[in-house]
Amino acid sequence: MTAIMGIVNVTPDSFSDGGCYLSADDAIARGRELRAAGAHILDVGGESTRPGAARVEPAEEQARVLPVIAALAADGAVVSIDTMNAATAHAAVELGARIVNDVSGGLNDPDMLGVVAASGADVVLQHWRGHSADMYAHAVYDDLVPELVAELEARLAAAARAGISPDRVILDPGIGFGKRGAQNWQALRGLDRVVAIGPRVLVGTSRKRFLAEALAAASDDEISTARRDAATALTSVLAAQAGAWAVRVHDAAATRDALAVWTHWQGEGEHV
Ligand code: PMM
Repeated sequence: MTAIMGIVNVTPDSFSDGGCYLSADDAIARGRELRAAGAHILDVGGESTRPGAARVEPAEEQARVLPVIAALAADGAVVSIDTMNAATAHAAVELGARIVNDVSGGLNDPDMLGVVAASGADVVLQHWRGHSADMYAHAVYDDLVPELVAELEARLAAAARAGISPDRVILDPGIGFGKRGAQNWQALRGLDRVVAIGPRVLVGTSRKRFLAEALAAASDDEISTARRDAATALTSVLAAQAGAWAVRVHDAAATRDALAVWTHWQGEGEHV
């Protein structure tokens, strides 16, 4: 069964739900709602990675996320911390987070892999070529899929050198990170080759601009959240079909239902 990671952004400027869940109480309520809607993992983040976004100081990031992590972990939820900062990862794990989701794959903070190794948490290593402020400057590939695979293998090797065994690693092709429109579709078409690297694979397409672009040639701002969520439910099923272990989404219910239909199509869920 494909796991659903529900997104709990505690930021004023995330690209798709920015500002909606900034207060800790609202974010905790959102996490509980996502869990009730079928999310198996709650991914709590306090720094937007929206293209062009400014960095957030770790102290500010921690003030945003730690109360939310403490409350959701106390509920018994599997919580992941979406951070590029080792200090934030460390504090989050102390409060009960079981997964560190580092969109930079351990490249942003030289202490990150060591902190993860010592913590016993699992780690998401995402494909990343630079910070959001200038991420499109790095969106240059001769042959995207082999380069994506090689760069993920390099992060997996770095994790192993730091003492993190591959069974604790989750790889992520980094949809929308250092990739423009069509490059995201190339990465998704190559997902089976990312899966073939070995570790579990997480895919995050939820509400992203390349999806909106696929829905209309017009401005992506005009594509409603509901339409982006329907598109995300489909990409989540396609990711599952390509062997993804988990999908990262805003609308857990839509993805849960789409995955349930896919499971029945495969003959694995037939009990009616
Ligand atoms: N995307 C965003 C943030 N964190 N983490 C992982 N592992 N994979 C992703 O694709 C990913 C991520 C950006 O989306 P958001 O601002 O809507 O959370």
